[in-house]
Amino acid sequence: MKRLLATTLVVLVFSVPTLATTVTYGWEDGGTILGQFGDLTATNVTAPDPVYAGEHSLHVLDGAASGTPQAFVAWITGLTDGDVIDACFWRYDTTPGASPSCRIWGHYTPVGGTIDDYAGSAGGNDDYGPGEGWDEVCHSWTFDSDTGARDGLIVEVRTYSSAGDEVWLDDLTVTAPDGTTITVPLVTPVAECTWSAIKALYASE
Ligand SMILES: [Ca+2]
Ligand SMILES: [Ca+2]
Repeated sequence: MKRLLATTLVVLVFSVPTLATTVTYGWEDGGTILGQFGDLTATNVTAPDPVYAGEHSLHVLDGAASGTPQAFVAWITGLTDGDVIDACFWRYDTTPGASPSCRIWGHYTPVGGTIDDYAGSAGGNDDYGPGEGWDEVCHSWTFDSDTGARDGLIVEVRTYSSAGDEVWLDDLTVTAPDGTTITVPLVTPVAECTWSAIKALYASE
């Protein structure tokens, strides 16, 4: 049973219903990303890789000869017109004015859709960072439901621009209105189970 639980640890992604409006995630529990578009590899790493805080960060390796791969690091659902979503993360590269670099971007998901469904770009900004180590990049979106067709927004990390380019990420912060759900790549023993249920799993051995 312990082995089964360990496997579950790796696979499950936990949705955090937010009474508070801010969720933070620093990759400390071994998580990676929620999904992706294009060719990239995301890996949870520790020193000697660059780490901004704690002991873990996320390494993103661009595997695309052209185009811009996207790593999905947060998914906010239950959104309605005018909702404001703010997201920030720390990023690391050491190439000022040149690749590798990354930036923050977003896209919508449709009502009833999954994280793999695409309902249009939500835009981002042109801040590729100083490329002098760690810096924090942020963006704010005002939600547009497209007359009720979409209710979700995914926060992306876009890597630039060639295969082999690599960046590191840490300390993601997402803020959205009460009543929405913010999902980050948090790993948890049993999604939305109580502690008593988790204890029961061990007790059954
Ligand atoms: Ca960390
Ligand atoms: Ca750079």
